[in-house]
Amino acid sequence: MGDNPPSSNLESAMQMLIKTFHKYSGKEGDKYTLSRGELKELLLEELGTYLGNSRDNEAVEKVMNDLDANNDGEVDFTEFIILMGALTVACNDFFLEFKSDDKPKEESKGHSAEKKN
Ligand SMILES: [Ca+2]
Ligand SMILES: [Ca+2]
Repeated sequence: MGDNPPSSNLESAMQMLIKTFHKYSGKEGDKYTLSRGELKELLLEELGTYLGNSRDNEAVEKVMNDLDANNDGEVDFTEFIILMGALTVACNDFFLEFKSDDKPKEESKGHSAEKKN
């Protein structure tokens, strides 16, 4: 096996995406696409935190319908990667928002400072 250790976090993240997809896509039907059942399993097992424990089928159905761009009832790797991209963008937005909210106000505790100049 060509198991070269990834040389960067980004490369290992890409490998994880590919591995994770195939871990679920190979369970039933077409080996290279996710059926509704496979997608649901992947979402619940791997993305439960981000998707807010969406146990209800409606949320999964919605993701499925959004993702299945060519309407063949299966999610292929390209369609999956679009979901991951969208989720990553959402995380980044959250991160930026958090950062700006968390920004300490300058000089807010500088009351007692008596500078002689
Ligand atoms: Ca499959
Ligand atoms: Ca599709």
